[in-house]
Amino acid sequence: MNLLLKCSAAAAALLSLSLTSTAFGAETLEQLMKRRNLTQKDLMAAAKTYTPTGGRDEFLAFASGGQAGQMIVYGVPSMRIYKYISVFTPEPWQGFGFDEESKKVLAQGKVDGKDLTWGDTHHPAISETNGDYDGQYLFINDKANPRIGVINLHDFETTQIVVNPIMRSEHGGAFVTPNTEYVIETTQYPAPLDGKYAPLEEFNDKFRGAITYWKFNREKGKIEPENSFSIELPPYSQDLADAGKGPSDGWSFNNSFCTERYVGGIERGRPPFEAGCSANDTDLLHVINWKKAAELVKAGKATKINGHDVLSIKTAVEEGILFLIPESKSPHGVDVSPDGKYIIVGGKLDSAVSVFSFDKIMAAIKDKKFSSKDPYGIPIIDMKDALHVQVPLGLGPLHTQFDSKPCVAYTSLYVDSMVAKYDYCEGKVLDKISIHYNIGHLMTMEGDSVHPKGKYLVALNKLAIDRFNPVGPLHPQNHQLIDISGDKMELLYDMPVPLGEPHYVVAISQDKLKPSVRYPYGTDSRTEQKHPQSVRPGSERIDRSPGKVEVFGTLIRSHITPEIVEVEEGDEVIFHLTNAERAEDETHGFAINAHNINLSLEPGKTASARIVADRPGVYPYYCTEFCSALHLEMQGYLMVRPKGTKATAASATSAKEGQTYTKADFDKQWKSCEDTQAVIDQVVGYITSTNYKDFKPVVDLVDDATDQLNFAASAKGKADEFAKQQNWQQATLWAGQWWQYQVKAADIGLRAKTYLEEHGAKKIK
Ligand code: RUQ
Ligand code: CUA
Repeated sequence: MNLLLKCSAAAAALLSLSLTSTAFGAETLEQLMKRRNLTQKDLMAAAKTYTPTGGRDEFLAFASGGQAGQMIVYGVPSMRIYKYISVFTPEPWQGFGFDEESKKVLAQGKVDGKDLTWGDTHHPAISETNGDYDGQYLFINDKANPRIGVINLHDFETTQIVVNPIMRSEHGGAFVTPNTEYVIETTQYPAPLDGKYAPLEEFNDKFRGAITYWKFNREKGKIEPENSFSIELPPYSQDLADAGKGPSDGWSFNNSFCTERYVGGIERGRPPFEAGCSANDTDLLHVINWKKAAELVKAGKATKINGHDVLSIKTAVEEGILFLIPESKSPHGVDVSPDGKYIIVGGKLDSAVSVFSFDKIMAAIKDKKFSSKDPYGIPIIDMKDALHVQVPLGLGPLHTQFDSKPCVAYTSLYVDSMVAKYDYCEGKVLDKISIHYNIGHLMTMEGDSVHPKGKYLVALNKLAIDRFNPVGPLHPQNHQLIDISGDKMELLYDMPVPLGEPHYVVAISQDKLKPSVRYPYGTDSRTEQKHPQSVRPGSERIDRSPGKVEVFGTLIRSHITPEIVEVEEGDEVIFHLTNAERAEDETHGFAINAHNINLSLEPGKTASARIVADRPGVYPYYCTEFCSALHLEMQGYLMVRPKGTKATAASATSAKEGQTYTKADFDKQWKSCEDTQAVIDQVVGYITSTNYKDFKPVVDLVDDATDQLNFAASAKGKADEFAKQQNWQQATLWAGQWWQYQVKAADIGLRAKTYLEEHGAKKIK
């Protein structure tokens, strides 16, 4: 049965079901289809992507956020957006660029000492083990300011930015080698590698391209710039890159355009770059032996440029690690097949993809069978000696991804606005589908690993035009989800992406990701180390020295300790705040009026905010996450006294409250605490009568409730103490606080009880 027939059979079954069922209200499915103008095919597509509440996606996709300098995480097949990850750009929700710790990460990305608050992110890469995605780390490049960001996938946070020491523009990154030994970054527009000035008249001699291999230390989760190196390349505009795998492991491949080495100058009366850079029929694929290059660098064959090891073109040629192959003009993507045997190149101005054979390339190199040399002395292998097959697909082939089925690939056709499916072993087109509109990259599930998962393809389209409700001249991007499980590709879903041009996206099976739920208490999430300034509840303090006030505080539902911080005009004030929660998703925020501060404190995290209190005044601070019923009360004051004025006397009884309390108030509060305690005892009784210890989420909740009950006991003690002194004011307030902790404990306890009931806990006593 063909797929369409199968679909309509299933839809018909669905339909007949709905005709007899009124479970979803008065309207039948048939009526609904009519009202919303939906076909059976639409219903099938909807059923393939719809994910009911609480459901999980099969894959998580990491898309570049283009000009936003961020990344976007979404699910496949639901196409629900889960998160943005800030990389090169400050992002207040995550406190990135607002807490001192992340400011240090962003500062690693300064170029020429200048702060940059954006990036042109292009190509994400997931760390690999033996060529398979391992779900540990994520890398992304910045085309405008050659940099690589490192994201740790245990918490989806950026922990490192490295600046390329010799490039002024790049594009061929981030691509990882099969065991993430190196992260590859390749130049785009040539410039002098030493970063100095040279006139365009000296383009051929002074301008250069390069490819950088950034050494990655997996244990530390960090790139090691001191162990990284580059290879000098001719001043062509190098483009995308890919690492070899399997038989081609140890080699890397990158395209180039503008091998004419044209320098433009419309204003000088010369034809523009676009004419001068597309004059030749072919450009040049670069083939590089990076494993041998790394050995040459170890053996001291590199020279230092800006303190960074660079192998010269001369050395690379002499040592036989750099070769060129003509490729159809203005190529774009270069993608190595899962078995590592083929290298597929798409040419923007071409109508076919070129499938190069790694075996043939190696044979030509072994036999020294070169047709010529480029002007820099690099041997050129004849195209026909390296080519396996050319497959005519349509206009403007750009990028290629692979299927789980052997020999099946998908290539985007930019000019035709289509995706072509073909057999690259046989050189045969299998299917084509229209997309909307002008596709750039495309992506299949784990589609550039050694074991692609097939199933879905996402088309990343440059133009959306008429696909969505209009929102002004700047349109959202369009990610289109395509079902590739059958013989024919089927379009399932259009997702508008409202951030930046997402060049590339990678998707990984969700079961390979193991993100944590909370941090070990007092973690600096940006360094992943224990934060030296974290404190436990009960040991909060304020340290003062001349001109400096340092606050060591905590946040837990629903208060910030301390609540009043008084400083003098001109003081430097640093808050080190720890979220003392253990409960899942109990994040607190911390914002101060007028000082550009917003922290995100996830459970266990410590972060610091630094301000200079240069203007006297009263500045409320508060929690920016609706964390509990008394979230609005999670507040405090930064009091900035005018210079030279005296500190106010601060004691428990000096403040003037709006309300005075009597013994009757105290008795009433005490009674309601005792009633609440009865409820808590019941819930605790239920939980402990089950095998709750078999359920990790419940054990965590019980830990959290225990914390709250300990706080409750201490507040109760204080209330009791003041009652003995007949200080009804303090006694009533502390009894109120006792009740607050009880409510939180009860809330957690009820969540645990519901979980146990829903997951079939057993009675054990
Ligand atoms: S590149 S399509 Cu970086 Cu193709 Cu955008
Ligand atoms: Cu903590 Cu709102």
